[in-house]
Amino acid sequence: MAFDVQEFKKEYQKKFEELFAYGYEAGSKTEQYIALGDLVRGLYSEDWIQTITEYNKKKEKQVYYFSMEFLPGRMLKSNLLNMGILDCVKQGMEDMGLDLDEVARAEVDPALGNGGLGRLASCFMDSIASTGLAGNGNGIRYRYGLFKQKFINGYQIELPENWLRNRNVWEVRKENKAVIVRFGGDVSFTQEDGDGRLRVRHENTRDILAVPYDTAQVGYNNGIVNNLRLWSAEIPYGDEARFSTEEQREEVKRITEVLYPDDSNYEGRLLRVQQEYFFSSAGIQSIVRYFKRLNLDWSLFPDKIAIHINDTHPTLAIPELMRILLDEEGLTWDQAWEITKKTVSYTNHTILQEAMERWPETMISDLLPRIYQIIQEINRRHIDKKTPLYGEELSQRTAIIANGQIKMANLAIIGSHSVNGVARLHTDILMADTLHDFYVMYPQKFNNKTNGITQRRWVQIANENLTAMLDETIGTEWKSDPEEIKILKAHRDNKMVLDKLEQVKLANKKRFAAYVEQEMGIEIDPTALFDVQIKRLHAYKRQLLNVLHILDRYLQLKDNPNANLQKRVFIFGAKAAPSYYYAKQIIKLINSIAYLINNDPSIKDKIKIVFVENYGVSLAELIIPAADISEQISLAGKEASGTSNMKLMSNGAITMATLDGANVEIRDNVGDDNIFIFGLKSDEVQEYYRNGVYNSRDVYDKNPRLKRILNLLIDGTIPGVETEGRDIFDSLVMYNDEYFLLKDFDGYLQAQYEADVAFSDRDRWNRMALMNIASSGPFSSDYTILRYADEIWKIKPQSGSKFN
Ligand code: NBY
Repeated sequence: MAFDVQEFKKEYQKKFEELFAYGYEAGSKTEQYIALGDLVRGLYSEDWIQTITEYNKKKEKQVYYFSMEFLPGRMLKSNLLNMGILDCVKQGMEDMGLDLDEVARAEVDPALGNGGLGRLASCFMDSIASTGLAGNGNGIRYRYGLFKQKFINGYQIELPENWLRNRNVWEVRKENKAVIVRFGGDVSFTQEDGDGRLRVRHENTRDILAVPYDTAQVGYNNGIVNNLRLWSAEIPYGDEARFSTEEQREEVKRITEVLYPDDSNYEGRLLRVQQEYFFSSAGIQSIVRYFKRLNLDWSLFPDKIAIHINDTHPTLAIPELMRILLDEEGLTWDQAWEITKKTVSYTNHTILQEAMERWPETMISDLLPRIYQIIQEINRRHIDKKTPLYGEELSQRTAIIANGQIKMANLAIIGSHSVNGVARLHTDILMADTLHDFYVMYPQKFNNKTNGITQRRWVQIANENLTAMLDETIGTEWKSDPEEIKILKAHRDNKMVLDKLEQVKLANKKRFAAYVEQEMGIEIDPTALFDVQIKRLHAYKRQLLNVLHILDRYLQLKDNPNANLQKRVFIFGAKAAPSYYYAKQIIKLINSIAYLINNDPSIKDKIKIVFVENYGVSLAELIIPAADISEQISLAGKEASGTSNMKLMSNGAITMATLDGANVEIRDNVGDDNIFIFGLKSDEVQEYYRNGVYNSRDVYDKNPRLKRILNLLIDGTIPGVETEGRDIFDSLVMYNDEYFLLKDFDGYLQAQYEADVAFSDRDRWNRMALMNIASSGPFSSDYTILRYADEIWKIKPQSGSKFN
């Protein structure tokens, strides 16, 4: 983008005065940020229009990524970077006496997602635009994002996250693109027009207006600006009389009021299914409206449109597309079904049974009577067709409706042409186990797409020090083609490069230490080993195993204050679902241990524990560049992929890992010398579950070191955790330790003490860090997205894109 510093300064001052009617010097940080954001939006608006016009003119096939969650992080610097004007703007701001980073921090981080699934959606949006693919996002404009987490007396407290309190400069309300979404009502059939065709009459519905808010997704240095469309629920214009009471108006607003804060347990509530249908229907309606403008035969729909559903939350898009094609466009069932299947594809993100969405039949039949009929018909035809081929039993196991419930994964698989897992191991488990019945029926639908991350945000923006060092050492090719970072391997024995890398890491650790000192009043030593576990709090992710290791160190130092142990800072960031009692108990436990150890003078700062409040994308950008160890210690088979593992690796942290999710592929890429692997393998876990011979009580009795640690939970050593300590102890010792922490404990300790040894050899450690960075290229979401485009969506990067 042609733009110089002088011009920028002039434009910025003008914009600020236009908005606030005084000079920028007197403005608040928020005002300074809003002026800059507004200016930036103006700068890409022409490309935004141009991109859409081009797609329309060329009748380009487009993908629509349907996701209940997006976690984009702050957008200012990301947009500046992708527009190629980050350095220019930084300089201009500095000239005007402003600090871009400080101004950027005034942006509220939109937390419209829970964790991995939502963040993946945002990495994908960035990669779709940056590889030059015609793609759009479709989701919900929640009024309140994921709750704001506070710790009070060590307990998690949830506060509402009003992310729209200031103006959102990036979104554009598109009132003219609003659609009506209908709930409830009566369905009847009539024979009209004498053509013998049944017409569906759907009357007395409750109509909600879906208003889209569009946000630009700026591609990296390629002039492409795609669209993310988020829907907001409103009362239809002219319909105010039907919503005369406050209660009725509240009911409408409630639909897009708040994000469900659970990343592992689906909520079988009416409001949740309303949300799901609301944005699925609105998205499908706007796609159909677009397609009709192209004036093509319906059979060409799948040649112009790909619809991807991010987990099962948008699955109602399938019967909704069927409904429109059948009832509104008059296609036959077979025509509509062919089109729907060819258009839709589905990603599975979990094998946890409690996360599998199932809706009571009556809930769907009351709320969405026509959709319910269509699901019934899909199910009936499925069973009729598959029973003669696969027999009664297998067919019934794959039924969409059973025992009064509607199984969304079954509908998603049957109604789509592609089902993918998010890491090799995860996809293998889906095919061999979780979705095996479907794999037998539809082997050709199954495929793997290992997750990825965008190094633009996670290295270029989050880690400017590393970026500068890489540019200096290997040139800038890696920025547009992440695989090129492998050139760095040539420097593995270059002492100067290794030292520089150490300096980069140290600078990042100092930056994080300053934050911790400022926000939490805890002093940490930037030369200590920073051991990081950042992810949602869940039993399967085993933050508790990390805790057991910390307690082991604690006991060693209590026994011998001069024990030769590597100084470590244990850093946690995690939100627990508000209704997840056990996860909240673990938070309280960690905070209590932190209090105990951080304030014990005999530990002499050999251990510090930092549990940051309100972990999210912005904090991740601060913590990840400062990490030495990346904790990826889920029970093998449970973590579908993980993506923080990739972000941390790209920033030179060494992974402490079980062979779970994408850790397996990370190990394949970095090699055994540059990762710490321990613990049960996935098939061993399976075997234990099957034959049931695991006895955690036995491990407790026979392992004195572990026994001593576990007893700390119940002997009063840790103040303030009488209930939590007892419950957690019981879960591990008395209720047979569902996630095999005790079984994996010895292996974990051994790997941790190996890490100590490695860390004390500075050259060795820096070389390991270098090898991790140099091997991280394949985990770019650019490649992941190109594989989706090529193998699932059948779309090609725009001509002119370097990926074309
Ligand atoms: O998706 C995560 C997986 O746990 C992680 O391994 C993977 O890397 C990531 C991206 O593929 N899953 C996840 O984040 N799931 C959710 O956030 C989620 C949210 C809501 C619901 C279920 C799961 N829900 O049922 O409401």
